[in-house]
Amino acid sequence: MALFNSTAPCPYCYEKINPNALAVRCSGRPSPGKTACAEVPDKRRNACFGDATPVRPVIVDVNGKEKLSRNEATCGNCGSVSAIRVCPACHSRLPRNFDSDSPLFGLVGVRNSGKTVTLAVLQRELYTTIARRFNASIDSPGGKSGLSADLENLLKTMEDTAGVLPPQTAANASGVSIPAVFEWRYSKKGLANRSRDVSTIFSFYDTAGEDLATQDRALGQHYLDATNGVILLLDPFGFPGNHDKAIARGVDPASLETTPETVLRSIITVLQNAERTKRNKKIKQPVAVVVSKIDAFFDDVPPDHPMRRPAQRLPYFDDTESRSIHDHVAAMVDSWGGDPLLRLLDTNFEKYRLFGASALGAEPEYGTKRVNSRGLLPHRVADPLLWLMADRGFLPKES
Ligand SMILES: Nc1nc2c(ncn2[C@@H]2O[C@H](COP(=O)(O)OP(=O)(O)OP(=O)(O)O)[C@@H](O)[C@H]2O)c(=O)[nH]1
Ligand SMILES: [Mg+2]
Ligand SMILES: [Zn+2]
Ligand SMILES: [Zn+2]
Repeated sequence: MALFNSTAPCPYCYEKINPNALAVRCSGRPSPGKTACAEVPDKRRNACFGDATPVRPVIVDVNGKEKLSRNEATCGNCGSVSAIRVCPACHSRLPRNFDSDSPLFGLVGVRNSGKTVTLAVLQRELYTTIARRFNASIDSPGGKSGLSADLENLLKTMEDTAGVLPPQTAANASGVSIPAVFEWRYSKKGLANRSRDVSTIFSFYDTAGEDLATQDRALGQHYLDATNGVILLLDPFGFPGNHDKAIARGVDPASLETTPETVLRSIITVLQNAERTKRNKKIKQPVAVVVSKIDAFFDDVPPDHPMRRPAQRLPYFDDTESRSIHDHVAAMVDSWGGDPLLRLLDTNFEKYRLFGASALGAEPEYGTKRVNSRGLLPHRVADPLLWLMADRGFLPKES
C-alpha cells in the first residue's frame, strides 16, 4: 500500500519524488478574460535531457516557487486549472497512474552483450505478444520520444532488407537521454474470480557497456541507486570456455575483454552501495541474470527442453518452467568456466534467477553487423521482465 509520504523514482530522471507532491504544468486553458500562458522552452527539461521543445510553464506561487500538488493546481498567471502533473526535478509529464509502487528496472551488461538489440525487440514484444497474452494495454505514456523512438528506429533498420544491427551505444558523457517508459494496465483476476484494474509504470534505460567495465565508472551509474530490480545481460561469448568459438565466428575480440564476472562484481558494488548492504548480508533487490545470444548455443540444449520452446501464451508467469530453465542455464554457465560467477550470485543476492534469451533468434554476421537472412526471431526476451513483475505481485505466478 502506498504511504502518503513515500517516494518513488521518477521514471524519467530517477530522482526520488513524492507522488503526492508533484509539480503541475499550466494547461493553457485560461479563465474568462485572461490570455493563456505562452509556450516557452523549459530550462529544467533542457538541462536534464537537452530538450528545448516549447511547452507551457510549470505553475508557481506568488513567490515564484513551484506549487506542489497531488492532482491539480490553478495557474496564477492565466487562471487555468491543470491536472498535468510533472516531475519537480526534470519536468517530465507523469502518467496518471504514477505512484510509489511504480518500479524502475535497470538493464545492464558489458559492451556488446546485446542490451540495445534486446531493448528494441522487448519494446515491440511488449506492445504486441505480451499485451495480447495478458490482455493488457501497454504503451508509452509520454509518447514516443527519447529512447522509445530510437529503439523503434533501430528495430526498423534491423528489419529492413539490409538488416543492419545497431551501432555501439555511446558512453553517457553528453547528458542523459530520455529513457523508455512503459505503462502497463490490465484487469487482474483476484479472489473468487473477481477482477480489478491494476497498473504499473516501469522504465528502462540503455547504458553504454563500458560504463560497467570498471567499478569506478559503474559507481557513476546513479540510476542504479533507484532501481527495484535489475536485468543483467551476460554475453555467453565472454566466458572463458567460449572464447575460441567466439573468435571462430567473427566476434570482435575487443568485446570479450571485460568478463561477465567483472561486470557482476561492478554491479554488486553499486547495488551494495545503493542499498547500504551490511556485511555478511545479501542484496535485496531481485536480479534477473540473462545469458543473451542463446541462439548460438542451442545445440547444447535438448530440443524438447523448455528453453528451446517458445515462451508460454498463458496469462501468468510459469515458475516451474522458469526454474527448469534456470537449472539448465546454470549447468551451461558452469561448463563454460563460469562457476566463480555462479558462486558470486549465490553469496551476494537474496533473489536471483537465470534466464536464456535471444533477441535475434538466429546468429547474425558478427563482423559486418548484419541480421541473419532468416530475419528477427526473438526468443524469450520478455521472461526476465515478467519474472520481476510476478515477483512484485503484479502478475500472477503459477507453479
Ligand atoms: N547470436 C546473437 N548475437 C547477438 C544477439 N543480440 C546481439 N547480438 C550480437 O551482439 C552485438 C551487440 O549487440 P548490442 O545490442 O549492440 O549490444 P550492447 O550491449 O547494446 O552493446 P554496447 O552498446 O556497446 O554496450 C550485435 O551486434 C550482435 O553481433 C542475439 O540475440 N544473438
Ligand atoms: Mg548498446
Ligand atoms: Zn524526473
Ligand atoms: Zn497559465
